[in-house]
Amino acid sequence: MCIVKPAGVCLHKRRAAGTVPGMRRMTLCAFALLAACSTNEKKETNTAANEAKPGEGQPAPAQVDRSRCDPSGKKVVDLDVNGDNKPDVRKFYVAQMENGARVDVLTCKESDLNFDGKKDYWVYYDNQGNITLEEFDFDLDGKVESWAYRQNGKIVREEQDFNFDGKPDLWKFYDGYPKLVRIELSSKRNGRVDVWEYYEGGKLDRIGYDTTGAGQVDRWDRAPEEAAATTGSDKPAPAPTVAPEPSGAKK
Ligand SMILES: [Ca+2]
Ligand SMILES: [Ca+2]
Ligand SMILES: [Ca+2]
Repeated sequence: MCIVKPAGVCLHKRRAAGTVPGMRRMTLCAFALLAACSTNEKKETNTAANEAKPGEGQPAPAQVDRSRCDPSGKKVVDLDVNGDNKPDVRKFYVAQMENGARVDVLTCKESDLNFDGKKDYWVYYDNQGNITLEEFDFDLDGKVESWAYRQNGKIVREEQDFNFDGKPDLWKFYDGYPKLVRIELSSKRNGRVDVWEYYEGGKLDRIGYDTTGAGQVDRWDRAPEEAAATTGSDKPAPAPTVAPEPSGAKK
């Protein structure tokens, strides 16, 4: 298991010397994460038999316009941030008419944060300039393994790929970051969610487990931390009598 902190935590917002305004620098945190994850899980594989089909046994895809980072029909501007005469940042713009004047609206920014010539960080914007999605390639192999979705400027959903197969294994849902609502986890890294954590008021309230692979919760732990503190034992409190309805956990 590789614990991944929210994506934004690992990036500095301050402007670094020699960077364009708004450019963020990847910190040691991201690379420490990369090392930890790649060491533990990079060799994990799943057979086609137990691999979930796209969309099966996992949260519905996030609603975001991924064409914002598609260069077709857009103005593309390259920037050389570190002055080595190689572009490190690429920005995409669409032309829009505002008050009778043509305006270039930023839709996407791709960055090469470690200056190895390959992009590793993507930011998607809506027409108002709000970030809708950030994508991170932590192990610098060209494949994204961390996604942070935003609404009204706040992270509402994060996804993490722990075994570097390009598919999420962990989904986090926020009622406005950092207040967690739910975490869904594919503990077997096969795309099927089998652990659901529910949070109330930002605190862990209960955990549902699919221990049989049936695609539904068959065991609940109620507020494990509080139960252990109250009873003085590590045994969880009895499961709730009324099973809640997780969006991903079938009834
Ligand atoms: Ca790079
Ligand atoms: Ca990667
Ligand atoms: Ca994965």
